[in-house]
Amino acid sequence: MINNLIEGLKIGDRKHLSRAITLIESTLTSDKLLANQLLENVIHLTGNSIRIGITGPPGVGKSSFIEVFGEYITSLNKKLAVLAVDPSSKISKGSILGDKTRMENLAVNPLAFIRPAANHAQLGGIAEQTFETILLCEAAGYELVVIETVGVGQAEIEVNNLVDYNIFLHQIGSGDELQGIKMGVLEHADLIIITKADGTNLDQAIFTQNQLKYVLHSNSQKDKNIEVFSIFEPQKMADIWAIIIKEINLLKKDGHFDSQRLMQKENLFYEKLKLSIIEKFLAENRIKIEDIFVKFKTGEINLNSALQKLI
Ligand SMILES: Nc1nc2c(ncn2[C@@H]2O[C@H](COP(=O)(O)OP(=O)(O)OP(=O)(O)O)[C@@H](O)[C@H]2O)c(=O)[nH]1
Ligand SMILES: [Mg+2]
Repeated sequence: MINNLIEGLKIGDRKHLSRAITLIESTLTSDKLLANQLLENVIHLTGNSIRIGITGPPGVGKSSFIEVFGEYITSLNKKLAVLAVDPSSKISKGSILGDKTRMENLAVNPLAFIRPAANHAQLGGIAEQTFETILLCEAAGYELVVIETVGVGQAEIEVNNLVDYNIFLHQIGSGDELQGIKMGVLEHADLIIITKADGTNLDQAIFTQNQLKYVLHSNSQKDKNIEVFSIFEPQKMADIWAIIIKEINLLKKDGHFDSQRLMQKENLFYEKLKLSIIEKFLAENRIKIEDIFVKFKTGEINLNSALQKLI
């Protein structure tokens, strides 16, 4: 079964890719062994894509942007995978169903693959197996892997650990345009795009673009690109792609692309190690922990000695 999966993946078959992702998302111990076997067999085929993060608040237009982006990319005869990670909807699948309908054309495009990531999101962030899912997409020959993430909690910062290039989408609203965005989020973005720049929004979008340029450029972020976009002007995607590819090529040329990936690997390794240690410790010491917690709760011992007794 596993050999079949490996062969299917290598020739880029979407059904096999889907099944491979399901396997690495499985929490069954027997599946985990197969998943490792699978990854080991295709690891030499990974790493060759450009990994792009699309982040922004709910409803800002991420899926709509990706639909237009995907159509453009596939028109260049490149294969594109979209992984929608939604840390906010652990139970409801509302947003994910919405994504399917908002990427209607992409969903039936033979050069595209759309997959909502499983919601075993850790600590309110990115789903646990997203990194491995990216590797599988690369093994299946996808040249671009796009990760859509709702910007809640630390997700938009965490996505930096997975992607080469991070695009933050911002939507104008009423009142003070800059009030709602955190500076840190903007600083982590490689490109900022103000969405829905059409109709009565257009003037305000351009105003916000200038405002953001002013703020960022006076914050020693001189080179940051800030663009406006509307899905009703899909031809503008060529300019946006030109910006992205130019910056990616610069990153590759000066070595940043590779060093960033190495740093991401290091972060992922230690993050996962920490989580595994915590999980193992909690599982192995459940009764002892409860026991000491009761003592701490009732005031029998203080916090420090409670922790010392445990570790
Ligand atoms: N006028 C206008 N509306 C847009 C544009 N892009 C997206 N929208 C609308 O904005 C709404 C939200 O768009 P989505 O693409 O689903 O936004 P999202 O960020 O993916 O939303 P979530 O995944 O739920 O967080 C939809 O009703 C879109 O039709 C645009 O360029 N112009
Ligand atoms: Mg969406």
